[in-house]
Amino acid sequence: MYSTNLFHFSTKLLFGGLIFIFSLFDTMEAHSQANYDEQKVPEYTLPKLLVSEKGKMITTSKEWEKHRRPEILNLFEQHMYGESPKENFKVDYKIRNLESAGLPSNAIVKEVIATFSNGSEKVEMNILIFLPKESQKPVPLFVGLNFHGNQIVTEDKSITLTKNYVINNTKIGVTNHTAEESSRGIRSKRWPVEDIINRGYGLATIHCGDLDPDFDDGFKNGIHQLMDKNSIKKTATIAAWAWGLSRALDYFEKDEQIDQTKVAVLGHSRLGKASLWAGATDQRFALVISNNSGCGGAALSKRQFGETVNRINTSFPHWFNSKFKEYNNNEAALPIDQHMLIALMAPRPVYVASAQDDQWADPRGEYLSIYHSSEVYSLFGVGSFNSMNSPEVNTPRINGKLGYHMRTGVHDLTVYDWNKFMDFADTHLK
Ligand code: GTR
Repeated sequence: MYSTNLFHFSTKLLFGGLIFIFSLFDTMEAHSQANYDEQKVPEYTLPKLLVSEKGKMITTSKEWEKHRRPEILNLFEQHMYGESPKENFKVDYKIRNLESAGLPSNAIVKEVIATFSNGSEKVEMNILIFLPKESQKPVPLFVGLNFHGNQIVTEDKSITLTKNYVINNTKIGVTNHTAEESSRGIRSKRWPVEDIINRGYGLATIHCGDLDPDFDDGFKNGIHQLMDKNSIKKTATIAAWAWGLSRALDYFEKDEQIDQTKVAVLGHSRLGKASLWAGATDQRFALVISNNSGCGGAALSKRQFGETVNRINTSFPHWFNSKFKEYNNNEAALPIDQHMLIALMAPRPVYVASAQDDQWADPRGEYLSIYHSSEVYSLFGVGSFNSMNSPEVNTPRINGKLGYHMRTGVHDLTVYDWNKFMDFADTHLK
């Protein structure tokens, strides 16, 4: 018995290891085969922001809001991200106030467990919230999803260790898609709670796996468990994540310590794709931030630089809807591109951040998206980038409600990024 178990265990380990090695090689190969040469970027034509599907010129912010914005939002839903869950699930909130010596002394800390139910099944989303202790009035707040569970923010053991599927990352010791005790605080650098609190902001974070575990299971788990069988496949993973961010905002509206009109949504990488889609689909978000979101996020798809539509759909078939696969190696046929996604944030403040060594995410394509979205921001008279050239590294370009920087370094969410986001938020949310 013992030896059979041991045999099963070692074969499982062996297979797990082999799968991991294969996928690592696959990723390395994809990265090395990608185009990183500006000269090899094909000629491309971006769809027009200010011409309606019927060919009418859009010349005022009113026309944009009434006609063009809904058209573009619908195009993204149909061709790329898919639908958000349409059901009105019953929601219950349970609040756990956390008091422990290991938590930041300048913060009120709580976990809000939102339980969604359709009558027979339940799904829980745990929102970890830090709020400045000293504040006399409701505070502006940043909300963002995390990759590995809320316990990654700080080492304190009072924070619930997620039981849900987590994304593996051997560099930080996360394997077997399970969060271990040792994962406490492993991402504290990405979440500089004390700095955020000291600057007068709240911070909320949610594990993306609470909403939809990040693997291709034909949309069975996460929030899909509660959905109507006929609409399940219409909600791909990024849309499920974005939907969860909106549900967190529903809670913030009920919390008297939070200023619901001043909530900034932020995300890094795949979770930056989700923060952009959340900002597009939910105009209650007062500020939208994309950090290194790349392909399917802030970077233009038609440029075919770094990660491409074919590559992302092959590696992550569950992130976007089935229609998006029709654009594999066929970006020219896309009726949308990501400058239109950024434009959906107008006239709200939007900030796009890139990293110089993160060529896979195409920093230049990320800049060009926000640059082209200026056409819409100009209609509102709230900002415009006038130069097509990307700014120098570590030199943010801010104009009214548009912000962009490219910092030195790799794909990451750093204190540098946070400081720039908070400087920008100081102008718009205080
Ligand atoms: C990569 C993926 C990117 C980005 C990144 C991340 O493997 O190709 O689109 O989302 O993962 O989320 O860290």
